[in-house]
Amino acid sequence: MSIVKARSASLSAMSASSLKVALGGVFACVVSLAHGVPIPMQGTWTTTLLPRDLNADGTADAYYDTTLNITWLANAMGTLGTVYDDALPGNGESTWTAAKTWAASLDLYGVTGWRLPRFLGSGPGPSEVSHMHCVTLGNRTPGSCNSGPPPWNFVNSGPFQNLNNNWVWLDEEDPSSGPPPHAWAFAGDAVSAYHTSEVITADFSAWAVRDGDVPLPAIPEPGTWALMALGIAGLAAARFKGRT
Ligand SMILES: [Ca+2]
Ligand SMILES: [Ca+2]
Repeated sequence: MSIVKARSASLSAMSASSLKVALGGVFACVVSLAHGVPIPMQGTWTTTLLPRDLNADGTADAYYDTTLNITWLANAMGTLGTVYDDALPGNGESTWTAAKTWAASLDLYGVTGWRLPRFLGSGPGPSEVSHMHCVTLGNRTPGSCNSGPPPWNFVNSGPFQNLNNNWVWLDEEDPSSGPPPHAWAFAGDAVSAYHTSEVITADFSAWAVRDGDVPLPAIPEPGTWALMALGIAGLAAARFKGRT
């Protein structure tokens, strides 16, 4: 029984991969090996995404999306190098269940509350990922948004790391498909639709988002610094007095 299940899961995963190639064509298949690059003049990202450096090391760990009022993880392949990189290990992609578990357990310098991206309305219309892909980063699709010739997918990756041309899991399961269970995935190179229902054992990217802006470390205002300095000076003076 378990062998039959495993075979069926791997066949389903294979059919999803084959579908990618079939839908995207040979050109998209070649492009899918490459990571995107920042293209400043394409999309709105240079003005609508605000960097969030959570550990104050000079590198942004997340980006607040001022249009959607959500925060995106800077690393678009967050499960890379973690135990959640299952199915084919080491490729930075995960099964839907592992992706969901990873996002829910993510603690980024004390910031929690992460999840997978969702549809903006009732599915399978535009999603947070399709908005990022098409509007914020201005990338083309075969027929859903910014229609045009290839290359499609995340040619412009904006400020994000590891934003390649693979498909991205959404948060929503698709109870109308299966068995086996299916969930929705973003597919920027799909000819007929922006999103596709896939068996949950397929290996796709997990990209964590979070509602609203992240809480930033409180930086005392100049007046607060002055008060603190006065307080410390006062304490020192009191100690000095106590000694004499
Ligand atoms: Ca940082
Ligand atoms: Ca994997």
